[in-house]
Amino acid sequence: MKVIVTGGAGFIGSAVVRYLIQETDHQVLNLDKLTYAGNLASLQEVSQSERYRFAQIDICDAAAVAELLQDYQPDAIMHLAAESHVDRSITDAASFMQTNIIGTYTLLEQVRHYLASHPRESHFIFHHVSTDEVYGDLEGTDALFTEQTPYAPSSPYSASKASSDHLVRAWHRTYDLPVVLTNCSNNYGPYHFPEKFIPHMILNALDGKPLPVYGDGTQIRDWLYVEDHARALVHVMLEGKAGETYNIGGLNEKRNIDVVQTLCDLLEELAADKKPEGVTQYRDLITFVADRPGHDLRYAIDASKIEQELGWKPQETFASGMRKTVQWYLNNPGWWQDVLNGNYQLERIGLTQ
Ligand code: NAD
Ligand code: TDX
Repeated sequence: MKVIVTGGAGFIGSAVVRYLIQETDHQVLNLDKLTYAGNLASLQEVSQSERYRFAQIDICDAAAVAELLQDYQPDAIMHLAAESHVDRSITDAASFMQTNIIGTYTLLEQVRHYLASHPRESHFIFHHVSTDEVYGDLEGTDALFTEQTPYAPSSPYSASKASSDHLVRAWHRTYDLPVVLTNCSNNYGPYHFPEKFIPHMILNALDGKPLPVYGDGTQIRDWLYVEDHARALVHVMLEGKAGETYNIGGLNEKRNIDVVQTLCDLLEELAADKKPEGVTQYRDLITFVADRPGHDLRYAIDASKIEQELGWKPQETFASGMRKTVQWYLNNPGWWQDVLNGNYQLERIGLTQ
């Protein structure tokens, strides 16, 4: 199959591209605008493959998307391109509305025209990758999010993702566009952009900086190792039923404060020799700071549908995934130093094809 992955230079998109190239025989075209969150260095392992191509395109650019579809003739599109950081959406929501809503609308329209001019006998699927944040948040012992949970997004980010999910379902119902949706919990793992909670804490700790925990740190997230998510996504793209939604989760509900403490303990074990001067214990760096406005209390996914219908479940436990993640950041300072000092945005000029 020829698969277009939008947002393939991002955290999860790059894991999907690496998985498709390394573990399957499919061809991949990575369509990415290369915003601050896009990094072609995350694709170094696969960028030389004859089955891989890259196109620097904005999903809001209808003409460029239309031309690419005609040129590449994809069998599937996995749509991950998005603005993804909640804190940025609170400070400035404009790019979230533009990319997550207008960008998804633009893709849907161009795919509709492409399919109209190429009646196909074979399977075609538009796979929209979304988040559990569209369901809002849970309190205390509320039941887990299922595919039937009503939408109640809290942040500009999750509202823009909820909008995009509604557009995808409308294009299926009205135009019979073959779509499948997935809503996933918090991912973590290699190549995670340092503004996000887990890499932010690891890199601040290695630099002897405070580890800023929002509010009292009792908010709960359901953590999934990114390679488990990539495997689930490819599974859904290949086997998922058109028109259906699948929730994906890690079965790893953790309080933020417990996650930071786990990270500190792993660093004590794996990076005792890297402890910055003046730091006695990594845990001493934990600092409670002002809460995020509208901060969602708890997310937790019921992933029984994808397990029962498609046979997917996570392979990593929280303990094994966190250990791998900390070890990856310790082994790959080149990747994150280039991100922190901005070199990755300069290097991309030489790397783009
Ligand atoms: P990311 O921010 O790391 O990557 C986003 C990618 O999209 C970047 O490569 C960026 O350059 C690209 N992009 C942004 N705007 C674009 C545009 N207008 N045109 C083309 N490309 C553009 O995001 P991520 O964490 O990898 O998330 C990927 C998808 O998965 C998103 O749709 C997100 O909502 C969803 N998701 C993320 C998580 C998570 O925990 N990170 C969980 C569930 C769902
Ligand atoms: O410095 C921090 N301190 C802190 O306490 C940061 C960056 C975050 N937090 C808290 C806020 C959240 O409760 O940690 C938790 C995780 O924060 P983020 O990494 O920003 O993730 P979250 O807001 O939960 O959203 C993530 O999961 C769902 C992704 O960024 C989204 O793209 C995805 O849809």
